[in-house]
Amino acid sequence: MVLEKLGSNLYNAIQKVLKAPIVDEALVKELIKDFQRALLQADVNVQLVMELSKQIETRALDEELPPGISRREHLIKVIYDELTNFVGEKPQELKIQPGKQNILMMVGIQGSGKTTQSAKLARYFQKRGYKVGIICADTFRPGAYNQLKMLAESINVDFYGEPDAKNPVDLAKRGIKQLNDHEVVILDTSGRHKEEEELIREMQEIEHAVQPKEIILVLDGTIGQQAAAQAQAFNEATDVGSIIVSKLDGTARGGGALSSVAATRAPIKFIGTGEKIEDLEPFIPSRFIGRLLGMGDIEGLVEKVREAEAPISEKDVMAMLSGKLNLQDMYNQFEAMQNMGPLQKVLSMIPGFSYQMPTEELENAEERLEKWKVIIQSMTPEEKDDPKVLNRSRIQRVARGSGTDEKEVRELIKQYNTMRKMLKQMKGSRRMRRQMPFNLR
Ligand SMILES: Nc1nc2c(ncn2[C@@H]2O[C@H](COP(=O)(O)OP(=O)(O)OP(=O)(O)O)[C@@H](O)[C@H]2O)c(=O)[nH]1
Ligand SMILES: [Mg+2]
Repeated sequence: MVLEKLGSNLYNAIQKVLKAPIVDEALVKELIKDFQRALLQADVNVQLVMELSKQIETRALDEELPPGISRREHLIKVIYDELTNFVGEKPQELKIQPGKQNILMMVGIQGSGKTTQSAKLARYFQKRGYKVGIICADTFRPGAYNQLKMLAESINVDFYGEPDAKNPVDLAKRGIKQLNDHEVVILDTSGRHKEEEELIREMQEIEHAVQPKEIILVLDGTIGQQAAAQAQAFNEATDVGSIIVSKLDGTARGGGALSSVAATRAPIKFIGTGEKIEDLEPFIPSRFIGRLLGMGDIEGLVEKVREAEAPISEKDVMAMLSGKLNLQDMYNQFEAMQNMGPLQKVLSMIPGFSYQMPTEELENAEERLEKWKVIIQSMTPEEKDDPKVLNRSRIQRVARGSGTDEKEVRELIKQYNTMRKMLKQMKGSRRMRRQMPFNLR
C-alpha cells in the first residue's frame, strides 16, 4: 500500500514514543520532526504539515492530562486525533435508498479510474444485497464498452451499453429505463475528449438528463496535491456528492492527494487500493489513521482516554462532599479506581493534590487496593457505614477475617480519614478542575 511507506514512517515514530523511557518535551519535539519528515515525503502540503505539527505540539505540551492517563497515552491520543481530523473527521457514507433506483454517475478525467471504480462499487453494493446494474455511457473511447461489459460479467451484474452509439445522453436515458428495477445503477462516463470544455458540457448534459442520486468524482491518487484543484474544478462544474481517491496503492504521493482533498472538506467516501474488483474500501478516517500508525488497538486507547475525560458531574461530587463517604463508598471507589475510575478523578480535581501525593505513592496505593477491598469486605454493615465504631477488638476481628494484620486495617482507616479530609477541603472550592502546569508523569 502507498501509504505503506508513510505508514511505516509514522509507525516507527509511534514506536519511539512507546519505547522512550520518559515522555518529555524533547521527545515531543523529536516525534513532531519525524512526523513532518514522513508527511512531507508522502507529498503532503507543507503548510498543512506545519499546521498539523503545531497543533500536535501545542496540545501535547499544554493540555492538562485527563486523570489516570499517562503523558505517553495522551500524546498518542493527540497524534491520532489530529491526524484523523486532518483527513476528514467523520466518515461520510454513500447512502442508498432501498426500493428506489439510485443512479450513481461517475465522473473524472481520463484514466483516473472511473471504469474500474464503477465495477468495484457495483461489487460493493451487490455484496450488500442490492440489485445492481451498470451502464457504459462512454461513447468516446473505442474500448470502453468491452472493458466495462467484461467487468460487469465477471461479477454477474447486469450491464447496459451500445457499442456503436454516438450520443451518450440518449444512451444513458435508455440505460436508465432498461434498468428501472435496479436499486443501484452505476453510470460510467467518458473521460477522454478533445477538449476539456466538451467533457464538462457532456457531463452536465448527462446529469441534467438522468438526475443522478449522486455524482461520484474519481480522483487519481498518484497526482498528489494537484488532486485538490481537480476536485474543486469538478465541483464548480457540477454537484459532486462523493469522491473516490483511486490508486492509493501506487505511489508515495497518495498522502498528498488524500490530505489535500480532505483539507477542502470534500466528501471522500471510498478509496481505491488496487486494480482488482475487491480493492475498494469505505474511507473511514479513524480506521485509516489507526492502520497508518500501525496501532490495531488505538480505538481502545482512545476510548480509555475519552472515558477518563468524561467529567464527573458536580452533583456526584457534592453528594460525596456532603460527608456521606462511608467505607462502602470507598470500596466502590477502589473498585472503580482499578478500572482507572472516579477515585482518581475525584482526587485529581482537588487543586494541588497532585503535589501532595507523589505518583509512587499513588502506585503503591493501587497495589494495596485489592487488600483494602478484602478488609472492607470483612466488616459488618454497621462498621462500613460508620468506621468510627471500629475499636481495638473489632479491628482485631477484621484483621483475622481478612487475613491481614491490625496495622493494615489501621492504615486503611487512616486512608479513609485522609480521603474524607481532602473531600472536605474541596468543599466550597469552585475550581473543580485540576489546575496543573505541564507535569511529566
Ligand atoms: N493500482 C491501481 N490501479 C488502478 C486503480 N483504479 C484503476 N486503476 C488502473 O488505472 C487504469 C485506468 O483505469 P480506468 O478505470 O480505465 O480509468 P478511466 O477513468 O475509466 O479511464 P477513461 O475511461 O479512459 O477516462 C487502469 O489500468 C486500471 O487498472 C487502483 O485503485 N489501483
Ligand atoms: Mg473508463
